[in-house]
Amino acid sequence: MLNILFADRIENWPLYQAPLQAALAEAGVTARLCLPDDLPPSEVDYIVYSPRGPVQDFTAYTRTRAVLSLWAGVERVVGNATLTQPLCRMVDEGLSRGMVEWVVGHAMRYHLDVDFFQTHQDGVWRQAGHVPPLATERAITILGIGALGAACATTLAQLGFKVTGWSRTPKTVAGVTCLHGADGLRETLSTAEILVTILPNTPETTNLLNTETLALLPKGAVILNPGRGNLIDDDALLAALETGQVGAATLDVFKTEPLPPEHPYWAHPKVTVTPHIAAETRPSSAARVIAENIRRSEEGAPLLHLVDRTRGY
Ligand code: NDP
Ligand code: OXD
Repeated sequence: MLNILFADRIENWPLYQAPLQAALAEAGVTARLCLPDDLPPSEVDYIVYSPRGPVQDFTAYTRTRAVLSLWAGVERVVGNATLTQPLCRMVDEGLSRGMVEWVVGHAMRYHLDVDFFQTHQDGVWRQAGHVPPLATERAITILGIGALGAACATTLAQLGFKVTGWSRTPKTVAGVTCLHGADGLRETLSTAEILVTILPNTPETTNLLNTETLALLPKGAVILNPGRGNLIDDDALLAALETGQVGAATLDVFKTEPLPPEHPYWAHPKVTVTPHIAAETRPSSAARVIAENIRRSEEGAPLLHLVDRTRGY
């Protein structure tokens, strides 16, 4: 009998307990789900981890064979020196679907210029100059075409948008122009009418959008950031919004979360703040990924979604 420790916030336990039990049974894993007070760390075989949970020092978990994150982004644990076990991040259908819906929804708002009509509802019938272009005439760039970025890129391409994706290493995504490296970044930014950032938080991605890179965008480009707050130099974005170099931004993630009440983003007329809700881990689909990884580990098979600790994601 394996001992699996649930180490997310205690209020999430009622949401996860039944889905985890069902998924473990379905995967043929015989296990006991536990909370931190139920057993000593030295008896834990697997940890279901969250950066908001009670376990952040793994030293005492001497028998633990893997740490399975409920989050996709692992920047808060990847550099943890007490963690010597394999770390897997969350890649699941719930996260992907949520991210696709958030990105498509906010991209469509700007593509169709919804805000213009909402702010000009004054009895004047304005047609001329306000017919939106078709998606086939709109260029969207996605920085980061991993699990989530590729799902968004694919859906936007299926809607007809001209989609370019950018990553660290070369990629192929059907219907999407894929670029990589520093030259690829310059090229893709220069055409991005809507720019979506779905990169992980690493030293290399910090302030990737800065005064210099924002200046490469077509004037009036729109930015959607559901990735991480570190990706954007906030002062540079605020300055670019001021000059009109950036037309608008919808931001879901921030350097400090919750975003402090006095932060200029809150009151900015061209910024929409959403409170880190772009994509949420859903217990039923996440539980299946956790159970599958435990099954694999027990059978000596390679783990899914293993984090490269040196790369940072
Ligand atoms: P993946 O690891 O699957 O994809 C990451 C992508 O970023 C890859 O294409 C990778 O390129 C690229 N990348 C990483 N570093 C660089 C770099 N230095 N230069 C260029 N490209 C780089 O992650 P996911 O798609 O699953 O998730 C992405 C991020 O989304 C998470 O790390 C998290 O921060 C965020 N997120 C936000 C949520 C929200 O609710 N707002 C919810 C879930 C996740 P390559 O493949 O070549 O390595
Ligand atoms: C995640 C997130 O990384 O919710 O899973 O941001």
